[in-house]
Amino acid sequence: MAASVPSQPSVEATSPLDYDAIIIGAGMSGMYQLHRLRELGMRVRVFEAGTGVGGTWYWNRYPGARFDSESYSYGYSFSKELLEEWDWTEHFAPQPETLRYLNFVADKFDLRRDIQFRSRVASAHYDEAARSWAVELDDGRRHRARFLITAIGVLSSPTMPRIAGVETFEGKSFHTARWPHEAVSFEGKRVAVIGTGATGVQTIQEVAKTAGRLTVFQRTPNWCAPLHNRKIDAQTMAKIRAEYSDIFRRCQETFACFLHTPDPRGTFEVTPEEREAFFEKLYAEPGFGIWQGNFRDILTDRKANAAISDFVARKIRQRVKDQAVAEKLIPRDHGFGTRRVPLETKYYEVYNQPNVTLVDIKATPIERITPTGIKTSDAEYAFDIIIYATGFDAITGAFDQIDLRGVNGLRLKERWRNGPQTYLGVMVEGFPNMMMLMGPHTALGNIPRSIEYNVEWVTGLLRHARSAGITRVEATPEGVASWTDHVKSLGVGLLSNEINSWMTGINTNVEGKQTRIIARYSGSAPAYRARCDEAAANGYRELALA
Ligand code: NA7
Repeated sequence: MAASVPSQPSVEATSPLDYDAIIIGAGMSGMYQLHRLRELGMRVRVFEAGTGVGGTWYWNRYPGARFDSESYSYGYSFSKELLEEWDWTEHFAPQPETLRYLNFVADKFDLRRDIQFRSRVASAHYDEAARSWAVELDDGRRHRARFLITAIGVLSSPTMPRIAGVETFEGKSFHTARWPHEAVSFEGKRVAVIGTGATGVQTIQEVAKTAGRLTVFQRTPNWCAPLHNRKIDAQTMAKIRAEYSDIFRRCQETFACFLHTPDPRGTFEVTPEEREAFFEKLYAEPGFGIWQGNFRDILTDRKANAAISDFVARKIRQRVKDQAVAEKLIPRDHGFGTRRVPLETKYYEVYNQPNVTLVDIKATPIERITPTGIKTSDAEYAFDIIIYATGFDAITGAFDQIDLRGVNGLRLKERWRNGPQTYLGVMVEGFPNMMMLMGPHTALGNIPRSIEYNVEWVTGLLRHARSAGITRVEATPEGVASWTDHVKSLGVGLLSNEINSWMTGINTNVEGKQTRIIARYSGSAPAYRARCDEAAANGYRELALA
């Protein structure tokens, strides 16, 4: 409900705004938000740290990077023309193709003229007197805008491991999310990969093809499942194009906006034979079906979860020849699907190759990185290249990187000291005129689908503000408390919330990120949209507008 807000600003005349809105980030969300705000006739500037558009797909150029969602369910859906003009060449597109796609979008909608590249935002401070945001880039340039929209990504702040000696290594080393633009050859090289999350798995299966020797340093194995990627020929693309409206309608209807949605049956409502046959079917199908389209209770019921975990463990044992290695690759501390499921293409078979070694660093921890390689508690390895696939300071990490201050100079990091608190995952009390795209507590799932909704909602709010002459939009304490409680209640009973992962805000490499938090909205995407639609239909009266 409307809270008391300061009276109309008086300093505006002497302190003109450079823009109506500043967007931080030119990834999928920032690009689309720019397009929509321009349609409202707003003066918009996007600041982007990279040299090009694409965000995640700009930065993550590591070998083997690709979609785990079907390409045609991942692209933008808002423009019929765009859907007509773009052809996907694989069911799960590789990163270079996605980056080309996003550049194509930027060209088509002439986005670059409002995007300033090589411009990292260092700070953003709310100025109450002017009801605006003062944004400073890391080169000291300053800009002011009425609204600040963060489009900074969920997994965009990469983290290096806290291992002694990282800086002493004399060979080449790369974090997967800061991969060079030039090709890196592994031919005949001794290569180390640290990390076996979704990124590590994609990297390992690619590097193993050419490396002289590949040594994988695994701390925690993950439950991986086959991607079953295929090429898309012209005929198939024509069929996909004809079905686009069905594809996107289906994404709107499913729990997490994927083409897959949970089977209504419980794991033990079928016979053991039917259960096994269903698991086999899912294991043989492309994409996230085995995770997102499995029996409805595998992520909430321990016995159901054990059944699918046991099935996948058997698959790993069948696929890996050396059973001692197979046992190391089977997760023991979490069940299937309670962490993000990496999708793979012959990942397990990599460990049957003579040039690949798996090192279990829970058994023999890495003691230090040396100038020539890696020293564990029981051996010293020499490497030409070390690849860090060690993940991100997820969800709140990119916010922490910016000195973001709201009313009375309160830092967002402080505000979220005990975990994020938001209104609909979009706004924070004390941070007027700031809207987050893919902020904490929004529905993630198939991210572009969630992005499009998020952007539409923010656009609707700004359209309303402009037409009603509103210059200050803030979440209320009640609105934030109620949404935060709701998000927390949705997390109850989810097995994934009992597990350490980026989805529960854990990162062993970042100070202060060792306690699990509820970082994501875990209800259904349709329910999320219904709630946000209702807030808009009510004239945004849950917000303080002035
Ligand atoms: P993840 O899923 O966070 O994986 C990071 C991996 O790196 C994981 O295996 C970690 O082991 C490992 N790691 C992290 N720090 C260390 C140290 N210090 N020593 C050894 N191993 C370490 O990140 P990804 O980039 O793979 O994927 C992120 C998301 O991006 C993914 O879910 C997709 O949605 C896209 P741990 O499990 O913590 O023991």
